[in-house]
Amino acid sequence: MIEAWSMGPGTLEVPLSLFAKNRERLAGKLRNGQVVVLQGGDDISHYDTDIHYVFRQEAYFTWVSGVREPGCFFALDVTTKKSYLFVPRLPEEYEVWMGKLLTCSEFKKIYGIEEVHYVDELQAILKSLNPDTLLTLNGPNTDSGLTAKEAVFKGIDEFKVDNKVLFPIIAELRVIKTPQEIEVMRYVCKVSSDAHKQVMLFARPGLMEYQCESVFLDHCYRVGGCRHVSYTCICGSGHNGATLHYGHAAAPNAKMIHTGDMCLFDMGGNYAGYAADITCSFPATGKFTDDQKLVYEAVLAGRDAVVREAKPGVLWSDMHLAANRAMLEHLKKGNLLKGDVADMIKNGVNGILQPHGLGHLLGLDVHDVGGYLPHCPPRLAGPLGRLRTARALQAGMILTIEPGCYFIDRLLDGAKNNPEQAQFFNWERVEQFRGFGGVRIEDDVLITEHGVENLTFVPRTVAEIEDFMANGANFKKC
Ligand SMILES: [Mn+2]
Repeated sequence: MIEAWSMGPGTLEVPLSLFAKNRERLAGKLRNGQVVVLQGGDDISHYDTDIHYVFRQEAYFTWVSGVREPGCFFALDVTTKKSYLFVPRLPEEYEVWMGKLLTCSEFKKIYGIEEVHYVDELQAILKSLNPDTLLTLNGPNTDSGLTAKEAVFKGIDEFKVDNKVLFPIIAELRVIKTPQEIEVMRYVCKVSSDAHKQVMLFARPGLMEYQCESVFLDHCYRVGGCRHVSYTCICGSGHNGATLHYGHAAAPNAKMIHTGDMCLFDMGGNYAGYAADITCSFPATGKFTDDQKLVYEAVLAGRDAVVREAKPGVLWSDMHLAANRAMLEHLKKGNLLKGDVADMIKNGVNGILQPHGLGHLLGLDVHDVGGYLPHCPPRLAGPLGRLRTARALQAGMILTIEPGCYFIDRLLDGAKNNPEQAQFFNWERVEQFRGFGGVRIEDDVLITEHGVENLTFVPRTVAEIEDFMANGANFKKC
């Protein structure tokens, strides 16, 4: 029996018991007579061609099974606690093109799931379990607005199916990470931190943004065994740092980095399906100007406030405001803003400089599930509605803390034309920051019984960054 999966020497061994534990937790929340049925992801073609995207398993399916290939189904019989994997019955010709056809007992060894059958046996096997209800997965992803893919197979109409019960239970289980899941998160955050450090040593004026992206991808894959990153790399330099989702097809990290640019690089590796999501902001030259230092340290003050205050029981929306307050206080000290910080927040000045939420749950999805489940506080009205969750923190949650400060022309223009907001800006100074771009500092943290454990290990203070970019070459040894 195989005990673990890894990408070879130096990479993390992910124990199959991680997924067995998830199944056990799930069964513990359900009742006898129920049988869970999930459908895994399928291969997706590039349009009408015979070329496929590199397969990524659907996250709920990964959580429950650890299965890494397309076309599968999974069932869990709550009465017996027994799990079943159903794999596609592939034609013999498959062996010619794709490699050896594995038998069901070989799949059993690879994934450690009690019973393995072919997908065409799904209906008959489920019948033999004599369930009173099949539980399928159906519910909204509150970040995308899309719906989880519900299992469908021939003959499902012969069963009593409930597609409501499962979703909130399994999503909630995904919110609280097990010790084994935390180990995987620790690993992917460490690999991604190291990759960011390699990028910081490499970056300099005259290079293209995508060359920095490629250093990140190389380190994550070559050293960390991460075949995927968790989302499209955002490598904005200079004014591009103010484009929150820079890096997409119409803005593909293709500007040259110049002296005087801040770099805002938001990138995260993915290992065994688990995602890191880290942002580093640093000056291209390795040396902060006074203006860069002011904005950077304002954002860092926001990050520090949350790292200090976050602990079980604290509301995420309160953490968002704590970060905003610390940042605005610092910008006021730096003479960019004026007036009372509480009044600034009342009038939405925080949303002009940081239009996005403080951060989000993190796990098998970058914007992980469970932000607004039925038992959780609903989305707040007004600007706090941008938060991806308004929940109270609990030990075992992993979230990003990612305050930012951006100089976005459209938003600044709006504030300038709105007397209630305009009064708080020292416009003479603020105008000098047009084209500056932005700063974001994003850490991945575990909520513990006592507070926060940071899983991110990158230079963070101005002194650390300057020292590392000047003298960090020794880091190359690790
Ligand atoms: Mn993020």
